[in-house]
Amino acid sequence: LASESATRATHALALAPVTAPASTVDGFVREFLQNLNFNRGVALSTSSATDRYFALAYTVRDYLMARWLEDLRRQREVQAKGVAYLSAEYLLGRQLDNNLLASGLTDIASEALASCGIDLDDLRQQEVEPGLGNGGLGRLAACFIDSLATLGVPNTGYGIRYEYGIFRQTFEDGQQVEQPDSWLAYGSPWEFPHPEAAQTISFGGHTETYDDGGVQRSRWVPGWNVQAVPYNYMVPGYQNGRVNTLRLWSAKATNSFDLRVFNSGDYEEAVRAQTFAENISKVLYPEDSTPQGKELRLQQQYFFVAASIKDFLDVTLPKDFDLTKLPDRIIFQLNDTHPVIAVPELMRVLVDEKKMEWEDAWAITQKCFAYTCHTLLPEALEVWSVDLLGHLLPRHLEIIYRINDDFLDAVRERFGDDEMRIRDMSIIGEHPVRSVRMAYLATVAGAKVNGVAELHSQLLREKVLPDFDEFFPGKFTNVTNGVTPRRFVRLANPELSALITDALGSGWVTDLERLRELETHAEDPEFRARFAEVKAANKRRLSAVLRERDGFEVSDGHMLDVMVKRLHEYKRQMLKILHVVTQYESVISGRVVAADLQPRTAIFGAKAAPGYAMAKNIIHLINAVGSVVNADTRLEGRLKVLFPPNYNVTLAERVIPAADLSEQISLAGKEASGTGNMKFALNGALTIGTDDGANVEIRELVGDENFFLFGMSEPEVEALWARGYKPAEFYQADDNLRRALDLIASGAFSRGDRSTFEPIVSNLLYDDRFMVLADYSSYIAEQVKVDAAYADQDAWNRSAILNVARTGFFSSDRSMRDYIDRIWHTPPSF
Ligand code: B1H
Repeated sequence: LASESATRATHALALAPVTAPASTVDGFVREFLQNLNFNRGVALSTSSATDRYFALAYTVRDYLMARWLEDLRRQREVQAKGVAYLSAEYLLGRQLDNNLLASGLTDIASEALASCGIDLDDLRQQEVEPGLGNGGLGRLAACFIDSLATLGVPNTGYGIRYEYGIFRQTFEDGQQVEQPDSWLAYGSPWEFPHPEAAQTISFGGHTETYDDGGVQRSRWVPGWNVQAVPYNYMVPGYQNGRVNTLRLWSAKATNSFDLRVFNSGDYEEAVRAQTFAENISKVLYPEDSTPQGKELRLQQQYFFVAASIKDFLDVTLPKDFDLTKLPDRIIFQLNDTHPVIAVPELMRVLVDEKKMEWEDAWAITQKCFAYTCHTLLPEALEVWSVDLLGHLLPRHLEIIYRINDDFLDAVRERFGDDEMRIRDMSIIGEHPVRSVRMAYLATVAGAKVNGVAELHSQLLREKVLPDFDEFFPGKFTNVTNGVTPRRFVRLANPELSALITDALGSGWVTDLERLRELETHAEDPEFRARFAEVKAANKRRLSAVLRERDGFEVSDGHMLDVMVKRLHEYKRQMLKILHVVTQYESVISGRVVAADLQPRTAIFGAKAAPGYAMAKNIIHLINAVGSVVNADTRLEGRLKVLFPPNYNVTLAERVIPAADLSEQISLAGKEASGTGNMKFALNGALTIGTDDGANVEIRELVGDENFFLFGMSEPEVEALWARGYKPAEFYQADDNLRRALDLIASGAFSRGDRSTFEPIVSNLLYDDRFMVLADYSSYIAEQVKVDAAYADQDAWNRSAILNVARTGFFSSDRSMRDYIDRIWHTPPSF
């Protein structure tokens, strides 16, 4: 009887809805102090800033919890189709402020903390951002899951809980030094580990055939395995009561299987085996756009997608689910090729484990995946050698071969025995070594394939995968990238947000096209003055941040000319620094008087992949130019170069709102989209840019007169290559260019040492794969127009407001709607 009433009591508790704490200042104070006492084990009087940050984070979590649990319950009940976003990277940025905003608690929290004598802003600064991504691709994933939650679309983001995110960058003598990013040193208050829900993930071994009641079947006999432990994170929608889930997997050694395989009662060996297993989620690979064919990287990829597929099939779906209906419940979106090994994995599960016929399994698989390509660079198209893949995942290699055989049969049927075409379209490439072309596998398997901006999608169809476009009519589509207005306008630029809300009401935060209504305000001198005051305030705020962080001084009255993005030759930070050197040289040679310079501060932020020597040379050069230019009194303080180290999401949120000029200067045809370009325009910076990636769409929207266009178009780039590009001819033909390069070569920025930057100079003169010299003169000419335009502040502000008003298209909410309409067919649920 006693146990019966205990059960009844448990049931009553289980059925009672989880209730959020009272949304009042008093309620918040109570919850905060409880968290401080009971979850941090400290009194307010003895608490550290870390304790207080954690207690605050727990409190915000508590408010979101009821919604999260309710959302999960309803999703189980409704069984609507959802999106499983598969991404090796999520560049989340700090969570506290976003979660306060989403839950509508910012003001209450601020007041509550103040009543305890605590400044909310001090606690914001305590958070270490989770840098689980390299750049645009990872940040895009973070924007997308924010938008899906805000739209109320069922979504789980799946990825890897790297113990070390993107490295922390420091400079020594102007050169990049990488430090480990131990973002978990104090733990994270935002994660919910579930070791009891771990999945076992296998690797290696061999395959065999066996007789299954008269049917010959294949199966995988793995060699070793690891545990994938899920960590859940809340992804709250913006003030809509919805909370989705981000599930990141962490690798842990199994304590039976692999230890037996790896050792024979040898303790040291056992520890080694454990370390080996846990290495899988140890560190994010820091290459942006050039994947390294390392075995550990393939282990990471398979590890997280295998765990995610298992999680969806075995945990999320009801027990008796009819798998032929799988495409009605889920779409797996492949964020670039990094998760593409999920394709043969789903086939393996359906055929080998669920005993489905191959053809049936393939029909399902083709409906369950869609693929987003993020690049055009040939060196970025991921391939895995058959040796490596066959050794790590032997059964998957067999499955890939079978997919390829069937596919090539269909190609032959359609186009005849055109062996050239067959070789070009094969998922298996033969040179330089026999390898699996992951983009081809994704294209064959995906229901849809999309590029990330109009120009990129067009080049993808016409230049990279033309045979596939012909073979699969209707498969290729475009979805132009977007950014979340919550983080990149509302939070990053509170003053501009207040100005916009004052003019339009608050609806724009979830309906960004409403910014259009600012167009009329651009004609109002008083509004322009207020806009100018917002920009000035943002500059002061950035100035304070850079002073505190790096000891830098931002001069008053300077145009802030900003180039922040990964360091890559195709993005052409080199061109920007050549402009600085050109201006510098013109003054010290006496051809221009300093007083005639429009005061400018060039701000750079960029990490280079640790193994990318030329990128590191360019960082060194920028820092070297900066120290010489900043110290030279002949410039009368009118030209400055600032390069704060360790550019990350947190710094982006300060830099972007303060920028006047946004540098988007990649060689046309190389930048798939860019997303920084969108953030700057939305925050009222004008763009100087090439006709590349999403710049094309930005310019179309804001109008030619509000955009500084320069450089060759993609067809002009092609034509120049075809004619034969000789960069030295451009050097000879342009006096400014010659003087700038000669100054660098002379050792003027390297204490007279002519060898330091020789590799950069000779690369530009004799190779210059990204045509820096060819675009130099048009860039410099356009910068002259920028200076002239900036001199008329009122006209500049009008243009800047029009940039804000006309770029609402670039909300990631719109990107998500496009994916939903054209690819996913997952309407908002309940
Ligand atoms: C983008 C990458 C990328 N494209 C390989 N490709 C990586 C490739 O770790 N790796 O091996 C990491 C990243 N990242 C970027 O995606 C594009 O360059 C941008 O133009 C684009 O805006 C962004 C989002 O679509």
